Amino acid sequence: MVVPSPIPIRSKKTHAVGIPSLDLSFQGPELAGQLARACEDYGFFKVTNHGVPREVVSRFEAEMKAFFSRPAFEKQMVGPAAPFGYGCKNIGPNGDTGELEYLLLRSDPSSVSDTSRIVSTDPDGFSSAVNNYIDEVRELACEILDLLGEGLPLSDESVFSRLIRDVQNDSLLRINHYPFATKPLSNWTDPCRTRGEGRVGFGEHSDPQILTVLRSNDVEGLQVCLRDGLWVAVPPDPNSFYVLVGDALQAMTNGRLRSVRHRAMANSQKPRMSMVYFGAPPLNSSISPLPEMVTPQNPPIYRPFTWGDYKKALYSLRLGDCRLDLFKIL
Ligand code: GA4
Repeated sequence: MVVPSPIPIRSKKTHAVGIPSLDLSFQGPELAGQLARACEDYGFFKVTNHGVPREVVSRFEAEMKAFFSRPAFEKQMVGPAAPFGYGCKNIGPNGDTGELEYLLLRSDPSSVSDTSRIVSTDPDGFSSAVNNYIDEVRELACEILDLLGEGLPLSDESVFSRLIRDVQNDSLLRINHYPFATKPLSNWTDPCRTRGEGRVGFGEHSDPQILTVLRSNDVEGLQVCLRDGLWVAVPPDPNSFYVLVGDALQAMTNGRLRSVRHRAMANSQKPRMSMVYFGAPPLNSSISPLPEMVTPQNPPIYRPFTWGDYKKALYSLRLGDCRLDLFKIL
């Protein structure tokens, strides 16, 4: 079942703004429609009762906590994030920075195994913790994408999930670790810190892929930009996942779904850790508006491109750029 009205996520000092929350254990006929509406209206929602086993999440989180608590020189042995590896403060190749350190990995088992040999004294334990987590969140992403196919509705409901199930998929896993802030919270005037005060952990951007599945520890920091331009703080919920529509899904739905702009602040007095799975298609997949999303009233907004073309474009731009605009039909 879906919580019908948005959940209030702001403190009493600000007006209540909500984000949809979907309970995946209530698999009724309405769920698919409500999920599609959440993707259209917000490009962002929370899922509860998602079926990802608690032990899989906690084992993965424990491995990541152990990794980030290692001395800097050991973490650097993974190699600089160019783009895959260990990164500290630098994001991407074009001068973006943030208050964080991170591990960015390809999601295939052989890449995970290569990393595990460098980062862990128990490589098999590390690999299995990471691979099990990836398997679970990929399944969750596919379940959500199939529901979306049903809710839009599309004649081929698995058109999206097939792309990230493909053996050649280009999906990624990113673990972000935001240090705690030494300044007391009272130094900031806005209780939800939605007006940009404080330290930016990861600057404003949309995710390029099809779908993002994010989980964090119980530390705040994530903010999303709603359709009306209002930034809202997303309360952390370690038992749930947050789902974000990516640029590729925006293109395939001809703009009916919108990739959501979001950012992470690093203002908390506890370190925040987020684990982010980005479901992406194979590099040679063609991304173009699905015929069912195109009508005489809604002609195609984007020209077809391959996922590989899109990746080239995004690595040539800055984090906050609206890279999908490059593929717009003028
Ligand atoms: C944003 C979403 C994902 O974290 C990411 C990021 C990537 C990177 O860190 O290498 C990028 C960024 C992200 C988009 C623009 C480029 C590439 C940093 C950057 C400045 C892994 C992704 O796929 O795109």
